[in-house]
Amino acid sequence: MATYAVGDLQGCLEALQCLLKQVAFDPTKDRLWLVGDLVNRGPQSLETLRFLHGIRESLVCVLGNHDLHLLAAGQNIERLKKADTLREIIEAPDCAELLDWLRQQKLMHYDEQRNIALVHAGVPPQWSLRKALKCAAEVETALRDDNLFPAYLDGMYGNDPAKWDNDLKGIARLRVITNYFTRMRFCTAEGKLDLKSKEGLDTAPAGYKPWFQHKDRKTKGLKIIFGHWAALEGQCNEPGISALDTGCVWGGALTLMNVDSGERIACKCDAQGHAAVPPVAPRISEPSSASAPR
Ligand SMILES: [Mn+2]
Repeated sequence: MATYAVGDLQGCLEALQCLLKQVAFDPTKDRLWLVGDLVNRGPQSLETLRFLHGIRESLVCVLGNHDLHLLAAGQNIERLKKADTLREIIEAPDCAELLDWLRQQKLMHYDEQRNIALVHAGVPPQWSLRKALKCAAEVETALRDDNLFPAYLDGMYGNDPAKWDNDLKGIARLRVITNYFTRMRFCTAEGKLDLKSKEGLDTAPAGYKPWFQHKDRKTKGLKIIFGHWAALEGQCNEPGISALDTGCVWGGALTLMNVDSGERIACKCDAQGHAAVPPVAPRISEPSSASAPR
């Protein structure tokens, strides 16, 4: 029995299957942790979701910004933007079943035995593990509650408030929690977000740092696995922190890591969704026209 974590899939099903084959993944014995952004932009979002739903008993999954955007578009198809490749899911006969499964997923998973947390974007430096789990649970509750769900999806978009405050109420409170877990890259030591910069470690705006580099970060000692930040190319140089998004959908590769040994393998996925290894790895970057909250 082995436990693996895989980076942002974004509909790159063939690359995922290539990696699972390489490790002889057995859903009856092994476990797969997903850092979120299962769908969108890539070639096979619907098939990816169906495949994952089929092995749901073997998965631990946290939600990314694109997954939340899919849930919102499932409520209101007008939310779809030109660059989204989510329509096939919303129009599929099994859409309700797939999205119902998706909305049961978490924003943060904590494995107590291993002392490892799994999140899509990160954990803000001013939050302890306990605080982070408590805040994640507030959003998870809204996602699972039929009455709160539509209002949450309607109100989750936006960059304000930029910083957590214990006194925040209602949707503003849920929005900043959502932004920390699913969109954060750079922030201040107090957790004020900059959601505009999307490039590498050295592109922090003045006064900001990558969330994991703050000296007094309260989750030091906790291992954290995250995705979302393709420009890091899978490297963050911070002890205990594992960056897994290697930009498969942007011409990079999909990375799979053995959670216990830290050993990584990667599989390249071309634009048609066929797994192949290219002679030269192209530069990884996200298009600036993207419309999902990022
Ligand atoms: Mn993301």
